[in-house]
Amino acid sequence: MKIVDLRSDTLTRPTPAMSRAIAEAEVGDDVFGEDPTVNKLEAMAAERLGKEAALFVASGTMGNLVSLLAHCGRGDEIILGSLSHTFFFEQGGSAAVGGIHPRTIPNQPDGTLPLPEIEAAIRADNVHFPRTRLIVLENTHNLCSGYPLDADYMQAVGDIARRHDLKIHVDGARFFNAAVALGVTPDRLAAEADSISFCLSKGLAAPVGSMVCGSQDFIAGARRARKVLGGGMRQAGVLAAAGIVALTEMVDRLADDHAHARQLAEGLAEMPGVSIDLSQIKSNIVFFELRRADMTVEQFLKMLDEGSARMLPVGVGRIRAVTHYHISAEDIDYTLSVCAKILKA
Ligand code: TLP
Repeated sequence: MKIVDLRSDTLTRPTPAMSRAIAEAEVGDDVFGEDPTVNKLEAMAAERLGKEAALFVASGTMGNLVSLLAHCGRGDEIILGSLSHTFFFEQGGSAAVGGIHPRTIPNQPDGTLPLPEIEAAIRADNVHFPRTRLIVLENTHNLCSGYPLDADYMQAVGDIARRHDLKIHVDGARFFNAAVALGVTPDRLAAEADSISFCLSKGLAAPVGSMVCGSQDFIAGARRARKVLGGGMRQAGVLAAAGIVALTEMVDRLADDHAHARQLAEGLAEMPGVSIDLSQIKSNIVFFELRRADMTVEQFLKMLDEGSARMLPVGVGRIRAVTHYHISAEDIDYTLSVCAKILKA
């Protein structure tokens, strides 16, 4: 029996076209810059995001870390959201590996950082202070229900960055979800970013890998950082081949995932004890709270699992469901019927 697994879009398996591309990939040694498939993927990613160059890395975490290492030196400060993946879920890698000091600002429910708070957090030139170098944004914002940051907000942050001679890095693990949700082209949405990382291995369904995009100089720095982290891969074209299919064939269909997320959220909103803000649901991530005296989140998730559907506990009382390539409208109907039985809706 099929398990409707909504724990993450990272669970997606390669499409048949990806498996064929992997089997037939032309490869070379990428540390020598000689893997034609990696080179093709990097050129394609740079072009899609309107940047000069791109770099293929093992994961979103590595993409963010090499970006921060390329922008900052030891003792430099970055401004980022208190709910950002980079702050929350990456082991404090920028501090642990790069000696980079994080300065957090509370994320708003729509994933933004309030502009006055960004400006207030920028350090003056003073011997007591670290030097602010970088503003890190996340688009879509995972812990803010996959909310997309729009081009107007990006431009407003860009204006602040320019006034203070700062750079902007975007953790765009689900950047194509943001572009599709907002109906803008990825290059327009990325225009204010000095660097941007996006994942091939989430909604785009490739088995492995993320891309980092930016200027030639920035990518040269990111490439050095990737090497010292042990991320210089050799015949990586077998992985890049799936990435090319991801960028070519898997972007437009993200709109289906967004429709399925809305279908799920609207169904859940009807159920007793479920608290959900439907205005938050803009892409493929649904967060909701279970407020039931007779049932814990763990008990609910166990019963859901027994009914062959899975979601993820994230934080106290909160549950996350993420739609993706393997989830159909029928799967959502099925999941809602299991939830209804458990919650006696
Ligand atoms: N997110 C994963 C988990 O780590 C939580 C998920 O299931 O959502 N940035 C963002 C916004 C992410 O959501 C993730 C992964 C990453 C970076 C890291 O990507 P990977 O897992 O490829 O290192």
